Amino acid sequence: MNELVQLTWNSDIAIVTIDNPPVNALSLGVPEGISEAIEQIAADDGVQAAVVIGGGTTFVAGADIKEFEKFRSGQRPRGPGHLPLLRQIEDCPKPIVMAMHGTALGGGLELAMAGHYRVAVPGTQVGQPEVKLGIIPGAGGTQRLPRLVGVAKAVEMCAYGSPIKADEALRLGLIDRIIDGDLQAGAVGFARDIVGRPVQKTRDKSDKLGTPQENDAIFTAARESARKKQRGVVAPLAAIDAVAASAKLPFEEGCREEQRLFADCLNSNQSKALIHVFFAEREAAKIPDVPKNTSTIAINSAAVIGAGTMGGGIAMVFANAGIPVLLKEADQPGLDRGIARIRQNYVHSVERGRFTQEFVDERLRLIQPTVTFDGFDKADMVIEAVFEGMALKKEVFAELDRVCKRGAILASNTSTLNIDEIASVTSRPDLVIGTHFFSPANVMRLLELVRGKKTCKEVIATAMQLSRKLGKVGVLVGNCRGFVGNRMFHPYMRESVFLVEEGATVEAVDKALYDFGMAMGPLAVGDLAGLDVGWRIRKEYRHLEKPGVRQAVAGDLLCELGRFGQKTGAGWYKYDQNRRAIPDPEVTELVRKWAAEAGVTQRRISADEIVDRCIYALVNEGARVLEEGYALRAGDVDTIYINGYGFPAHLGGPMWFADTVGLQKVYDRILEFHRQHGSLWEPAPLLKQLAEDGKTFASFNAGVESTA
Ligand code: 3H9
Repeated sequence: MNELVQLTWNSDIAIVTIDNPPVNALSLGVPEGISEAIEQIAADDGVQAAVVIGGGTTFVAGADIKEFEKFRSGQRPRGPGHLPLLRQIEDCPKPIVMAMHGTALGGGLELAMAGHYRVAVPGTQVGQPEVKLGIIPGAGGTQRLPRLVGVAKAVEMCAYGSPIKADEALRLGLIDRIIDGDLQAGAVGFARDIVGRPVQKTRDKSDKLGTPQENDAIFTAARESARKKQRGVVAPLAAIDAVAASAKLPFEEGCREEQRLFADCLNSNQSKALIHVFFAEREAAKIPDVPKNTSTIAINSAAVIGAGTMGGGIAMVFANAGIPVLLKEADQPGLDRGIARIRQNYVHSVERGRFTQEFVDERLRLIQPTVTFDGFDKADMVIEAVFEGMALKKEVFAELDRVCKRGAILASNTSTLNIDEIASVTSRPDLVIGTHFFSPANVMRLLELVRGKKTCKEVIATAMQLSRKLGKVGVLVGNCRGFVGNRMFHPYMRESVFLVEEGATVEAVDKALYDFGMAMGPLAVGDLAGLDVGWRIRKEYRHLEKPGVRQAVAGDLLCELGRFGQKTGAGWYKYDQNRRAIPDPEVTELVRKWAAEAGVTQRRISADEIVDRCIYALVNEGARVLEEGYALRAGDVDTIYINGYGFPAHLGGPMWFADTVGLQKVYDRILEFHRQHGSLWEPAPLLKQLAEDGKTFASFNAGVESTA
């Protein structure tokens, strides 16, 4: 054995404890240690049965993802010896009981399925989440799981990667008993109960493998759904193929097919990108100058100002996390509308099966509507979500500073405005922070946290911790116009409008970017968000525009006609009663006329050019943001774009994507645009530097504070 795996005894029951914190991943040494223990158990006449259990807070969360690069490069044999180990466990003549708590994921569940029995404490989660990393189970999971839970459920678990809870696993036959109370004691008791019974090998079962006719229908439906719901991602389809092999081929051959598909996925750019996304998200939680042990402020109650779409959504986020929240609107009719919207959202959640009615009733009780500041003196944190205008924000913050208790955090949901200027009207700028939620706030995972010049470390640590509690991915950014997300979004949107002005149709621009993988085309996003928002901001900042620099005009032409997007039934598209977008030739004509008058030549534009113009505009601005220190790492920018702007995760985020294309190639294309379109395409100095040095954004570590 080694220090990662311990073998102990409870009289005639052997106990194998895996001890590899934090998640007992199957890192180098763990499979080897388990194998040694099983060898001893098989040879020890004094042992009747064995229990395999995880030390600490969990069973086994899977293979060690950090080691994947070594498998790819051939530094380590693929599949860390898991397949032979699992066969060794299954072939052990003594019954082996897998005792699970926390999570048994990926290789963890594969390990468990090789055991002869499985028990778990309530709340344990089991699953095959490999597709989320762009791979498929690689240690027999796609072959053993269908034998235990049936083909349809195995397809669902392997192709979507969502875990299931212990009670469902028990119903499906994936586990044999739920243990209430002490897991180890319960598992040892269970092991004693089954001593003498024949050991059952999962690989020998076939009663749940279904008939070819039944299975064909399952696989066809699953492939169709995977193509739709996980557009452009290869792993889910490979996972379905691997499960299909389990129903068609003998176990050994099925495993070989799984290995082949696993290797293809592991070596794909998609899996490299998705693994980058996994670690980038966790890295974003680490702020170099805010150590882990920084003290935090307890947030036991909150208040939100503004019961519009954003404010209402934010109140729901707090309530969903069990934090009581006051929701204030300026007048009763506005408040009533806001509360009605919240109720409606919850009704949809119940209809879709996301929440139970009981959960929703409880959450609604946590939201207290008000038109006064009564009770604000008790809130630990207030989030302002009023109309986007500096004068109004300042007025609200001055009032909040008067009514809120000392030590309460004052946060603004502004998406573009200067957080230092907002903080300047308070007596506590150290307690002011930007909390930029994304619409719809109760759905979108991103929370951009904006650090002002004076925001103290305690507030940053609190906000980071709170984002996790709220189910959000918090990313700390610096205070510049539009922060990181919207600052980059601006040139992306600008190019999409320029392309229309230069002759591309609205549909062609949206389709090119949708086909690239964006959740929605940029112009459809504009219609959803409301074109008037940008129009108003552009008017507010008009004085900052540089003379002679081209401005996107077509969106303003639409706004002048009252076409604000979906809410007015027309924007870039027309909308029917079901809010379905219909291409509108009037828009093409309007822009054509304007272009003729303005002297802008219209031409045919390819889908490739559309993608390059929009995505490289994003990348170029991302490079500036990084260089200026407004984002701490390229991975933070990627995390923001994937969780807040619908950038496809399997491409890793804009900065990772640019690295994959090659920065020299990206730089050359930007130079070409610079020659054609002028100063807006000035290449970012960091991009130039990295391209010339043959480096990547991922290798760039600014090592700077997040405020410049
Ligand atoms: C697999 O198993 C393939 C197989 O088929 C076999 C093929 C041969 N490896 O998320 P957290 C780290 S593929 C390495 O903040 P939570 C994580 O980076 C794998 N490290 O905690 C973080 O480090 P740090 C299939 C891992 O409580 C720390 O642990 N399995 C791994 O919110 C805490 O993580 C999966 O895909 C790992 N496998 O959530 C499961 N997992 O503190 C992936 C975690 O330095 N993991 N770390 O930032 C998860 O989903 C969540 O981490 C889990 C805990 C739910 C387990």
